[in-house]
Amino acid sequence: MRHMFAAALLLALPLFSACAPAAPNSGTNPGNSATTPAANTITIKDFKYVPDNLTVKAGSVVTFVNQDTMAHTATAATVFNVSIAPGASATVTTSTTPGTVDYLCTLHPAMKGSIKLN
Ligand SMILES: [Cu+2]
Repeated sequence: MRHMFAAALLLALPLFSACAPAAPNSGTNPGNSATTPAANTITIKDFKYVPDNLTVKAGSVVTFVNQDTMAHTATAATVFNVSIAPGASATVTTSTTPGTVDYLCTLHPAMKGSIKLN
């Protein structure tokens, strides 16, 4: 019995880690092209950044819109750090160096996202 349980755990672990950074969300642009392009906006709702893996041009301004009923932050080590009140928004300017910027909410560290800079 014990052996079976351990084996099940070993099987489950890689699944968890494989799930985390997946979300193949890039390249899909909502049909908004005729008017204002849906700018670089990340919505915060239900303790999640949506999308949590935005891809933008390096140096772009990214807007965080907090639709939750509590404050959140978007904090990326030395890159940016904003706190966003409920219903408010905040903008950050990304680095001009291509790469990936990981950020989180310091109030709810389980909230994580990344911005890929092209
Ligand atoms: Cu938060």
